[in-house]
Amino acid sequence: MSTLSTLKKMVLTAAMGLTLIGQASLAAAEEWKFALEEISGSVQDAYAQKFKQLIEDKSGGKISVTVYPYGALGESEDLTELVANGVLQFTHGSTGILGSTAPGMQVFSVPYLLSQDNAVNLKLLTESPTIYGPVADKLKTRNLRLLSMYPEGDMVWTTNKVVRKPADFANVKMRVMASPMLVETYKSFGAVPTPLPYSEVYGALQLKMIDGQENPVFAIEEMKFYEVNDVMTWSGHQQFTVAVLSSESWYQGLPAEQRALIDETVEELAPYIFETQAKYNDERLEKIKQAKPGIQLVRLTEDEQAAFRKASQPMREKLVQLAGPEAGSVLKALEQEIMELEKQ
Ligand code: 6CS
Repeated sequence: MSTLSTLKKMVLTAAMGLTLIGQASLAAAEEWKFALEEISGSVQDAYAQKFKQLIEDKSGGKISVTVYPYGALGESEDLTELVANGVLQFTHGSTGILGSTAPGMQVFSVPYLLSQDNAVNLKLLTESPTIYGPVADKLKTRNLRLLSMYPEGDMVWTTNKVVRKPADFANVKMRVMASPMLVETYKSFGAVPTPLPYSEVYGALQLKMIDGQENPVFAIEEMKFYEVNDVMTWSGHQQFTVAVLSSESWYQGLPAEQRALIDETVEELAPYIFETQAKYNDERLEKIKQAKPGIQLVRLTEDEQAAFRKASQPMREKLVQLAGPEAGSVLKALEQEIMELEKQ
């Protein structure tokens, strides 16, 4: 055998060896799957990408995180189900939609609940004894572990006509997430609520099957709802709030250091995502203004907001009717916690 072919053989053997080592280490990497209710570039994506980076770095590459954007695996309800069944390890769950699993979660659909001060909301959503006590316990009965919660920005109405008072909502078909509390809220505001999946909103607006919808600004931009509506209204009635969930049994089956890794990462992510969502919402508003200079931007005055607040007052009673006395107790406890945090 010539020296050249011996050399070639040695190089090939070494390369194969390296490939095998590579494959072995790839096989050794544990994969955690994280699903989103939103597309790439969204606030939930920012959360999951940072989570991925931190987990992969801190585990020294032993764990890899795969992020599945909206559309890859299904609607919000499907994602929660997949996590509860242990097919996926992590997901985001909108509070409106989670209400069917944990009635206490419907509380976040009560208008004007959260503080105007996001420092208060940060503390509430990450440390509340009510949220991480009775509400989280209820989710555990469905094999869901509540890891964290955060707001994704103020809900903004997009419509084709200006809405400044409940009477302006007469005959306006407003798309809402599939939540009985949201349906009732929009009835109380004077609108005609129409539950639809997120993926169908653009088409329904375009075909005039609905007249408007509510979502944070970043979502209005990336889902292009501003293209098919002419008015954006800051009503001040709510922030879009989401829960970060994992499978409870899967989490409990992890070695203690991996559980600690998740807990510490989620804690580290809370201030990051509070800042990021605000930045995304500001930046995306500029993008909308550039893309559609004619869009009408309306901010309800205090007095105008008060009329919607008054109209939606019966929602507190409705919450108890729809979600049971347990949800009523959660509402009272959270309001008390918010009041105390606001005093600090
Ligand atoms: O409106 C919705 O259905 C969706 N909106 C946002 C901002 N995130 C997920 C949710 O499903």
